[in-house]
Amino acid sequence: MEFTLDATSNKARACTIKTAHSTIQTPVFMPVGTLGTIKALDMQDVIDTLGAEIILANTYHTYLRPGDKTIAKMGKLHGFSTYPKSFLTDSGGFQAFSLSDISKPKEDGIEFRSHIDGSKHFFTPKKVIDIQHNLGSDIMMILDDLVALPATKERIKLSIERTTEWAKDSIEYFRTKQKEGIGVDQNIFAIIQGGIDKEMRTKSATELCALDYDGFAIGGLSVGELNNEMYDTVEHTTQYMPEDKPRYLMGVGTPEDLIENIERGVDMFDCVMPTRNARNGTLFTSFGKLNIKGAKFKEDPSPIDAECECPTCKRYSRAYINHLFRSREITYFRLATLHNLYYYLNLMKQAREAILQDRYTEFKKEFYAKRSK
Ligand code: PRF
Ligand code: ZN
Repeated sequence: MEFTLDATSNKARACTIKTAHSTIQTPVFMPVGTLGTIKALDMQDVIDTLGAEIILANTYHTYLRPGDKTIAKMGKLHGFSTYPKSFLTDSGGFQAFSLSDISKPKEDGIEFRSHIDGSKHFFTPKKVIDIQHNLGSDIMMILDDLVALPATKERIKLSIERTTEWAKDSIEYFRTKQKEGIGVDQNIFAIIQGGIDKEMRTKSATELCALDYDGFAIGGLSVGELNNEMYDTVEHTTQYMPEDKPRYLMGVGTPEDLIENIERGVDMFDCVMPTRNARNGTLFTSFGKLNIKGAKFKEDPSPIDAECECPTCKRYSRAYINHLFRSREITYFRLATLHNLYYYLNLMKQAREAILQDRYTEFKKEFYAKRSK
C-alpha cells in the first residue's frame, strides 16, 4: 500500500492511500457491508452514485455464512460481490464480543458461539489471518481483545497485554505468508486498545506502533463511554501513532464524531449508523437529523435536504419518502440508504477540501452553525 500525507490543517490530515484495487482519499468514511453487500444497495449504487473507494466487510459473518472457503472459490470478496475497489475486513473479535451469546476471550484466542446456529468456534490470531487471506481484503485487521466499558484497570491491562501478544504473532505470521506468496497485495492493521485510561492507551499505542504494520486503528471506543471521553482518548492516542501511516477509528460514529476526530488526527472511519439509521427512518442532513416518519412531512414537497445532490433528494419529496416509509415499501430502504451514505461521503469530501485549504477550524464552525439554526 502506498501512503502520502497530502496536507494538514492543525492536526487534521488529508492523505492518499493506494491499494491494489483503488486510490482512497482521506478523511474517508467506509460504508459497512458486513456480508459483502451494503444493505439495500446494489454495487452499481455504491460505485457510480456514491463513488465509494473502500467498503468494509466482516470476517465473523462471512466465515459463518457463506464461509470464507466458498468466497475464496468464487473469486474472493472482489469477484464474489463484483465490487472492484478496496475492501477492509474486521477481524471478528469485536463481532464475537458483541453478537455471540457466549464469547470467551482466552490466552490464545476467542471462543464463541455462532449467533446463527449456536455452533462453537475458536478464533486465533493466525486463524483470522487465514480467513482474511481467503476473503482477499485489501486491508485486514488483527484479532484484538476488547472490553466493555466501564472495566477495571486489571481487565484493561489484560486486554492490552493480550492484544500486543496477539499483534506480535499476527505480524510475524502475516509477513511470513507474504514471503511464501500469500497475501502479497494485502495489508494489515493493528488495533490499539486501553479503554479510556491514558496510561493504558500510551502503552498499547507505543507497543503496537513499534511493529511492522501497514496502519493502525484505535479500537475499544464508542462502547459506552461519554463523547468527551472518546475525543480525549483519541487526541491522546494519535500523538503516539506514526505520521506516515493511516489511522483508523473503528466503529465511529455520528457526523459530529467524525468532525471531532478528524480534528484530532484520524483518517478513516466506519459505522453502521448511516445505513442502519436510514432503515429506521433517521436521515442525516446538513441541518441535523430528521425523522422521516413524522406526520409533519405527510404533505411536505421539499427534498430531505435542499443542499444534498443525491438521487433521492434530486428526485423525491419528503412527502413521498414519508409515504414509502410508513407503507414499509422496499424502495424506501434503498432511497434512504443512498441519501445517508451520500451525506456521510460528501461530508468527508468537504472536510478534505477544508484541510487542503488549511481551513479546517472554520469548516468545523460552519458545520455546527448550520445545525443550530
Ligand atoms: N475492535 C475490532 N473491531 C471493532 C472495534 C474494536 O475495538 C470497535 C470499537 N468501536 C468497532 N469495531 N476488531
Ligand atoms: Zn440526499
